[in-house]
Amino acid sequence: MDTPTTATAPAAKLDDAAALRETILHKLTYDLGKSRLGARDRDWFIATSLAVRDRIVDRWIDLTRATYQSGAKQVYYLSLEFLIGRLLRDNVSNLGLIGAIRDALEPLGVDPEKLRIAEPDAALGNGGLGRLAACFMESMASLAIPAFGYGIRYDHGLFRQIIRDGWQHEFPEDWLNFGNPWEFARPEISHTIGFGGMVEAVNVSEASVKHVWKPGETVQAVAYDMPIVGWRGAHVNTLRLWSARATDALKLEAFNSGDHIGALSEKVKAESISKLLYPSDESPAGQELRLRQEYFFSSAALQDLVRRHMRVYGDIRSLPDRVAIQLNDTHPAIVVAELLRILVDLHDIAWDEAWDITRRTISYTNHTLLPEALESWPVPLMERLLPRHMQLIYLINAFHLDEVRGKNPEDGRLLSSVSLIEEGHGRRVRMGHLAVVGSHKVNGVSALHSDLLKQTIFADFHHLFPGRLTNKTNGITFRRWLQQCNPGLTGLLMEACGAEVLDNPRALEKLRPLATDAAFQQKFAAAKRANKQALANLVRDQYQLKIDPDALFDVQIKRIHEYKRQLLNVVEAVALYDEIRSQPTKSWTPRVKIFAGKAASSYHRAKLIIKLAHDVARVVNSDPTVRNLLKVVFLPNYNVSLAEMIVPAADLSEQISTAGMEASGTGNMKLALNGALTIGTLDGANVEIKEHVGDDNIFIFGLTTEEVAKHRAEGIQGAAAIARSRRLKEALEQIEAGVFSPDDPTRYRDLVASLRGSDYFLVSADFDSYYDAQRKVDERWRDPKAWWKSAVLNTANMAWFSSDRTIAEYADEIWNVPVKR
Ligand code: NBG
Repeated sequence: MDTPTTATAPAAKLDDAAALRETILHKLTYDLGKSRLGARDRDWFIATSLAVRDRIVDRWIDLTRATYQSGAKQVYYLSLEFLIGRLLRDNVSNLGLIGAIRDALEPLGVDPEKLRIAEPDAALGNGGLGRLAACFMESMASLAIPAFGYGIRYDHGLFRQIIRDGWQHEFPEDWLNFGNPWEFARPEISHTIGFGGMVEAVNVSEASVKHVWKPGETVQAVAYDMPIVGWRGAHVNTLRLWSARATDALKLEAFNSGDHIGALSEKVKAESISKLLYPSDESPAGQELRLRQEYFFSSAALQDLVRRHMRVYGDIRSLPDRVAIQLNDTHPAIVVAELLRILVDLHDIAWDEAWDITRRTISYTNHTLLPEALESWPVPLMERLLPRHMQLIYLINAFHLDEVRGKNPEDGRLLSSVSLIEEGHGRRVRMGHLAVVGSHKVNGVSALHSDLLKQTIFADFHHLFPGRLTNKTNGITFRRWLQQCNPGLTGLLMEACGAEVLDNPRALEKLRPLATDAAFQQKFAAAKRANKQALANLVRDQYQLKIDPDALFDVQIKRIHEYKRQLLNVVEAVALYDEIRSQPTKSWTPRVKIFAGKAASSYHRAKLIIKLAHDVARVVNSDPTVRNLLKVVFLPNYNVSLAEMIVPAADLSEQISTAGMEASGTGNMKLALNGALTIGTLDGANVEIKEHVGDDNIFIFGLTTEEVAKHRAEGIQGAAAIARSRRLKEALEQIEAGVFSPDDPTRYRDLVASLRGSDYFLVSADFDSYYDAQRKVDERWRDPKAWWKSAVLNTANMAWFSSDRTIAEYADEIWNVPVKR
């Protein structure tokens, strides 16, 4: 924990450090069974985490009890992903124990930084959606909003990316190998989750029939709890992750009769549910497993919260007054049918009332417009796996369509557009539609994205349910993404804006007048330089690559996807390489292009783009005529911890998605907050970042959303743009001819052909505009006064992007819960 800022690390009270030291040693001896001499960094990490955890538990228990006693409404955030990252520094910092821990460890000869990096990076998520859930958990605790996060305790999180010869390979990740000191196993908290079987209709009286689902198989969901501490220990919430256990772990009879493997088969099948984050959904078997995961955690969460509600309040009808359920994307959308089932089948609530309770309790966040990410499940699969839910979905749909028909008679198009069932090649249940119909509020994650939801995929719903669709622009927690990952800058900000800046991001605005102050600029630049040096050291030590901290660090860090257009960036590198070689004496801005990100294991085009980045890097980095004016590096295995190193060291933030395709982005916010200038399209939250930092402090290029749509509608081919651009033409010809892939000259032929053809992501169409914007970046960099002015103004104007602001909006406008501000 090299977090030496004065106020985040006040000199600890001696007795506090001594007490912590004693607890740490006690944990080391009695919980880990290790001696001081034999202890490794990992042991110290666990012992220290357990000691810190002790400081959390009392508050946690007290606050949880106080919530029930006060009758406060609880928020339940359901997410298939929580991309938590490491927690030690987060917890220590939020508890105000940085100084105490340092002083506790020093006499023991233990380096807090080594201990920090001994913690595995909990990667229970893929990217932005999962990281947002983690930021939201921290903000809810900081704003003292009583909340539970519910998700899955995957044995293996997102795969480890290894690059061999430029190609991505995936290896399982083992975050739980040495235990997780933050969690509490709760074997006594478990719920039975059913699958398959049949539904029996039982006549309870002349007039009414009761439906009883008799599942064909069951799995146990067992709880593991992690406390989530808010800033300054304000509040402690719970992240409850479910692990799957077989109901009948060992078939003794089979085992005794010699069928040792068969006796365990049920256990293996049951436990596969929480084995892995996002198993491939390409094969039918994989697809079913994914649906099982979704229902597994949704049902466990609902059973858990309903049981708690009944224990405390004893009346299921008051659920919407005491509980707000937020669906993070459609993964938990089956909650709509599950809650209805609980109300109607288990609590005998009449349909209309049950439906009203359901809708008033649930709300849903949409995170993408990409058609391939909008979930739908084949009706036969749903019928087989969740027969009662399928019946309820048919009923919901029937009432819903009746209502639509009543208001819009004879509008066949409308009916098929808003139906929960997609007809066509094989009938499917549309999970986004189910979530919209079953929620009182539906939000997008940036102003542009929410507008597009209203205009495109949910346009008919917007018309049918005015006011239901709304916007909540994403945010990030400044504790992790400024204070903890960038202590150098934080120290400077405290000097300039006062310690208040740690509690109130609006205090950053005090920087505005300092943006042109030469002395302040120098300090700001020095803080950035130190972070760049630290990153350069890491790159040197871990990847044996030399990068110059005085060059402009140009970073694109995110999942690899065609719509995010890493390809545009790589092609620009090739064009720049050509220009540097053809005009070697021109005063070029030295630049290091840094890429990091994982490609989905089945996404071949994305993996090819990673390979291209490596091929280009090899040629450019070893060409003496380039004289280090351009370097291309790809850092493997991007995760939260690597982001915490890159974000503070970045000068330029690449946010270059095809307009209309990135729902929001949150990396864009982290980088701008840390003083990087953005080069980006008018997409996602870039639009709002531009409004906040000012047009002069961001480099916007490329087609707008409307222009993209027009381009596609007119079927304009990439060849037209290529013909107009000498640079693009030459760069593509080299890539196509195998200049960067002499071992396999045709490797990129199809890739380049796609840019000449329909060029769906408009790489060719946006190239010139991007190239020009990059040269404006160069120019600004060569004028340090202008550069640092813009950099300071980025940091100064990002307060609004705090996830505390986002969460306060959810609390006020969606959940109806009070916020302590
Ligand atoms: C992602 C979007 C990002 C957005 C995050 C968080 C999915 C489905 N969506 O643009 O692509 O920032 O969600 O809202 O992962």
